[in-house]
Amino acid sequence: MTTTLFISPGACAIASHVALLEAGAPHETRVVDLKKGEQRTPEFLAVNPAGSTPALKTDQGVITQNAAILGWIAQTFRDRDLAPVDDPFGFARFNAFNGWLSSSLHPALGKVLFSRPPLEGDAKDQAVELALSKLDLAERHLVEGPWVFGETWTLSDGYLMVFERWARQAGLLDATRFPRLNAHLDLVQTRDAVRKMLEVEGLQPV
Ligand SMILES: N[C@@H](CCC(=O)N[C@@H](CS)C(=O)NCC(=O)O)C(=O)O
Repeated sequence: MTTTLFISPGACAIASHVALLEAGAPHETRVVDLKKGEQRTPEFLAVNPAGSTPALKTDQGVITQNAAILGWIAQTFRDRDLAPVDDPFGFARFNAFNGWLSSSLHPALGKVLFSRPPLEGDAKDQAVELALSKLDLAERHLVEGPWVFGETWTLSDGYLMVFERWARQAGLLDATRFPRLNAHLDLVQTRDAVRKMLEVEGLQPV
């Protein structure tokens, strides 16, 4: 089975891209250039009517949402130990963390970084404050270290990396305030699958 992953280099689809590489899953990638508005072309809307990446085309149909794609990859390539798929409690925690990234951290950071027109003044300060409070939560409560779930790497680590990269690029990942997240990002970027993803998407470690 070969899958096709629709990506936008550097955007949140890097989580699903890393997951396919970690799984050793046969796949190809197709670039949807968000800056050019390619997410709104009829061709892409036929793949994902919501007009967002990632979207993963499988033999059974299209899966959208990083959290769902990661769960599918972990369950499909079980022998690769990508998540605790045989432990209902552990798998629930994996899904809870990914759901938090998707519904809480992503929108908060996205508002700071991608609002058009860019936020200014009080609106910007408030958005930055909210994003930092989400990163505080991850630093103090959600990320055990060195990986999200302690000693065992899971696909959640590649998903968290998306937002750590964005935060560091925006100068928001202060080393004193976020030592655990900084160490996590540095560690994730040493993984072969992450290096490969960066190469394929034309990106650099941050
Ligand atoms: N929760 C979704 C978020 C998907 C999403 O917002 N993707 C962005 C890129 S990070 C996108 O494609 N945006 C389209 C646009 O800006 O029009 C997921 O994790 O898959």
